[in-house]
Amino acid sequence: MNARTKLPDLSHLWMPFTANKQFKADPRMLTGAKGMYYTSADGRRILDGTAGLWCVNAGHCRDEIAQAIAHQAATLDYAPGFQLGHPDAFEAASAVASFMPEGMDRIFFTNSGSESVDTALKIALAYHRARGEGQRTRLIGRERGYHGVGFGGISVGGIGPNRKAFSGALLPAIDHLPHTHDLEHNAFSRGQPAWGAHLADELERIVALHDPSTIAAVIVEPMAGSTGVLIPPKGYLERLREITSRHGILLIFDEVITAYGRLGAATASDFFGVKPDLLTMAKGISNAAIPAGAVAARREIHDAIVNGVQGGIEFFHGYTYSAHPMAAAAVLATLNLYRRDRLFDRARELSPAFEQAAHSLQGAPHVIDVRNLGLVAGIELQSRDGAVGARAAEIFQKCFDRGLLVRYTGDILAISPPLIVEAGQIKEMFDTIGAVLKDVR
Ligand code: PXG
Repeated sequence: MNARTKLPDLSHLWMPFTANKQFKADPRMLTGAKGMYYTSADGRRILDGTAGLWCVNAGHCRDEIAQAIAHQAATLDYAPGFQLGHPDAFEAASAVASFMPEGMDRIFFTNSGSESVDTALKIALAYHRARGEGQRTRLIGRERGYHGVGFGGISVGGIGPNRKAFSGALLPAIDHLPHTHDLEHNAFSRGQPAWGAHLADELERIVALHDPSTIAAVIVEPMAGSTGVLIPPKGYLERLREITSRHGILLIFDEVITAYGRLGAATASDFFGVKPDLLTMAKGISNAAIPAGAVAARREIHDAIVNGVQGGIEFFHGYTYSAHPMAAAAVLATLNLYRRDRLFDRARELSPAFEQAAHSLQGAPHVIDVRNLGLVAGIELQSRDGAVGARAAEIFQKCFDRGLLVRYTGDILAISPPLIVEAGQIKEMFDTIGAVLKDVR
């Protein structure tokens, strides 16, 4: 590293989801950010092709959000959220509700996507119990699903390495739907693939096996992000909705990535026209300027739990920092920005050009699939023999060296820029990837 700033001692920080030894041998440091760009420690501008980690939807260091946080830090730094309130917590909940699908307007605040997922799973169990169906304890996730890193989240999650070391301690009553990825049928689909709706029928098999009366909820990402961008086949989510409703099972959409404009609508639920019972969010809710997350619940679910108890605490769950004043201020400022600048419309309007640019990589070396929806693209590469992920890791580094931040998982690259991205920057991203693809073996 050609360090402009002196490199700190790297030994103490145990980095999350990082190859620690490798990173520390050759660190990549970010020291600033504005709009569409990071600044690296060696003074270069890095075009942000990933909105941080799918979260900086309004672009970096927005003045309105920074000022709201700074003002709150100096006015009400912290207020307990148990048995006390502060006005911005209620304002933020109303603001979040105004972006949610009709009727999903009861909002529980968390600090992250993982907490939102575990909160939603607990709401599902509490709901059934409140209605006298406490035997509904089974939770159904999906292969390749990512639902954060809490024990609930990795139990319903379907990414092997995230579960392996903890496999003996996962929740006991879990099952998984098959994932929907199949290149034989769906390679180079633009938007939703035509093939695969029938995979939702696997839920009927799982329901028959366990009996519907034992199943509390099904949780899926409407568009799977972390695992490498899996777009739901046409009709698939509709079928999951139909089957869950018919059996009295709650449907949870994990919208930690998709909520707040990623697909060109406020939520994936809106985009696909399929309404879940619970909807988890984080990331874009605060533009990632302060940790924040939430669960939106259908009003009947909230009411069943809250009205199901005579007096006292109705739901034994919450965090010291639920609706933290700075998070509430950041959420309010962020949601105002989204609305004022019509950023979700912007994402929708840009998505055809984004699709076009992404699919220009069809035929480039190593590319076996390109898939896209809204402002998300997945570019799947042929893996090297015996070295899954090595090619993508090299591409990630070479893109970074050329001033572009991309994400990769296995040998799949994911592009998901802030929604303020300009058409020229979209072209630059895919042109850079195209050039780098020619430059790796
Ligand atoms: N659910 C979904 C659908 C997510 O994508 C979480 C839950 C967990 O959120 P927290 O805030 O606890 O991390 C996520 C997070 C990547 C990547 O590179 C994706 C996530 C996090 C970090 C990296 O794809 N998603």
